[in-house]
Order: sequence, then structure tokens, then C-alpha cells
Amino acid sequence: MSKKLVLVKPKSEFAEDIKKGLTSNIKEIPSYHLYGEKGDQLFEKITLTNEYYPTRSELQILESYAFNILMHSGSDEKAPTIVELGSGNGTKTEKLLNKAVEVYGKCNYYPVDISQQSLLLLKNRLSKFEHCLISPVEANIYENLEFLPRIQSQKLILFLGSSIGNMGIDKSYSLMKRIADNMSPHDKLLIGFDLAHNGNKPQEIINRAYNDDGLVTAQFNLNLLRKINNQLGGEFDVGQFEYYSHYNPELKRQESFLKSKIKQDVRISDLNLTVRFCKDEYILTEFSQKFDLEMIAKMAGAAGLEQVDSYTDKNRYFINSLFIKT
Ligand code: AVJ
Repeated sequence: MSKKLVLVKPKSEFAEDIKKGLTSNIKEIPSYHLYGEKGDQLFEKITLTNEYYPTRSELQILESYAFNILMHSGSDEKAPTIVELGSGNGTKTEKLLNKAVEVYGKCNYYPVDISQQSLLLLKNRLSKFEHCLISPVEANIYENLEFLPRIQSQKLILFLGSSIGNMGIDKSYSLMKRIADNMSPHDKLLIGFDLAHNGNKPQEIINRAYNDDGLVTAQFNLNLLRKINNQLGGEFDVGQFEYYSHYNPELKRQESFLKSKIKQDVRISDLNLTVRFCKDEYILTEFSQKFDLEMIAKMAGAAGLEQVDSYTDKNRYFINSLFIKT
């Protein structure tokens, strides 16, 4: 890796997306712009709140089932090569790497992320795993999965955190298909899905995960306006906006917005743009799709994948499904 630090998205794309998103009739900003240096830190803080159960649930699953997952994916003597799409800070993956080293004496790990900065941090964090060979891959997995077939050994591909649900359901379908298309016959794919509300999981549990008492998630969303101020010469008065998020039970997704508290005009000088807001007008910032078993089976079928096993936490709030190519 070279030493140059790369932002989550090139600044020009950020500018384009903001211009497009804030001049359209219904204002919206693609959710990946929530990330970036400060956004990554705030997201990590979210994962530590009491209300945000998905991270804890998935961690519990990987802790309990690391051995089973590895046994499915490798062979008795040979560890699978672990490839993680969107590696983040690697806390969850550590559970699998630990187990792989314990069972096989060594492991191969390819973290893939769009942010070179987060790959560097991850590599440093995992340097304590002496028997783990770490090969970071800098790539935008939504645009490019060509690196996958080039990793020739038998792979366990991870796509964790229910991130598959953050681009709208159509894109979830197409991404799952593209991953499947780039898999070899012996590869396994482990996807994390946050489950929709059901008899055992009240809607309020989901809603509270995005409305934490410490207002960390609110700050995470409001940071988007600060990012526009810092990077594009925006003049948002962040105090004149508030975060609003609710669970939509029909569509089984959490919907998050920033709402203008007053009628106001906001200048964004680098875009040569003044954005007009009505009182109570919304900017859509994120959909977090939740899934049920039927939806998962349908998506997998359409992608050409077959589920070989699945694992859930003791509350049954989250599920990790293991797939092979059909
Ligand atoms: C990492 C995208 C899966 O939607 O739950 C957490 C992001 N947003 N709290 C999610 C997020 C607000 C998270 N994903």
C-alpha cells in the first residue's frame, strides 16, 4: 500500500452527489457519505451504545459459531482464506481469525475496503496476530469485485453487519448476484442480516437502535451537514436541523432523515448553490433494510446461491447465513 490517504469518496463525487441530492424535489443524500474520518468514529461509537444491538448480536454469533463456520468453509487440514467485504475495524472478524489460528495454526486474511485509512488502522490493530497473513485490498465493492476470482485458494467471503440492506432492496439483490457471480465453486459466503420485527422481536427494539438516548446516532447524521460545511464551503447552522428516524413496518426498514426546524436558505459556496428549506422539510439520509427468512431465501435464489447453514444470537434478533453457489 502507498502512504497516501484516500477519502471515502473523491471530493468531486461528494460534491456531485450533494448537488444532485439537495436540488431534487425530495431531498436525499446517499448513505455512504455518512462515513469518512469523523463519520467512521461516530459509527464506531454507535456500535458501543446499549441500544444498537446488531453489532453485539453478530459478535455473539461469530464467537459461538466460529468453529462451525470454519469447518464448513475449509477442510480438516486447510484453513479457508478469509476475504471480508467492507472490513471496518475488524472486531467481529477477530473472532474468526482467532479460531482459525487456534485450529489450523495460521490464517490468510484479505480485508477489502474503500477507505485506505481504515485498512491501515486495521492492519495495525491486527499486527498482534503473528500467524495471520494480512493482505489489504483497496476497492469499492459496489463497483468492483474483480479481485475476488484472483484470490485462488478456497475462500470464506464475509459480508457482515447487515450492510447488504443499506442501498435499497433492488441494489441488495444485484450486489448479492454480483458476489455470487464472482465466487468459485468451493467458496462459501457468510452474510449478516438484521432481522425484521416479528413475534419475538418488537418494532421498538429496532427503532431504539437508531434513536439512542445518548444521541450518538443523531450526531452521526448531523455530521453530514458539518461535512458539507467543511468540504464544500457550506453554511449549514447545524442547530437548525434535527435528526428523525422511524421504523416502517410495511417495508420492514428503518428510515432516517434530517429535518429543517425552520424555513431557511443555506448557501453552499463551492457548489455555487443556495438550498431552500421549508419548515419541517426532510433530507433522507439512510434506509436500513431488515429481513425475514423468506426475503433471504428469495434473494439467495435470485442470486444463484444456496443456504447451507445459518446461525443466530440467543435473542434471535440477527442471523448470519452461509451460502454456496448453486
Ligand atoms: C452499518 C449500514 C448496517 O444501517 O444499521 C447505524 C449504519 N446507521 N446506525 C445500519 C447505521 C445508524 C448501519 N449499517
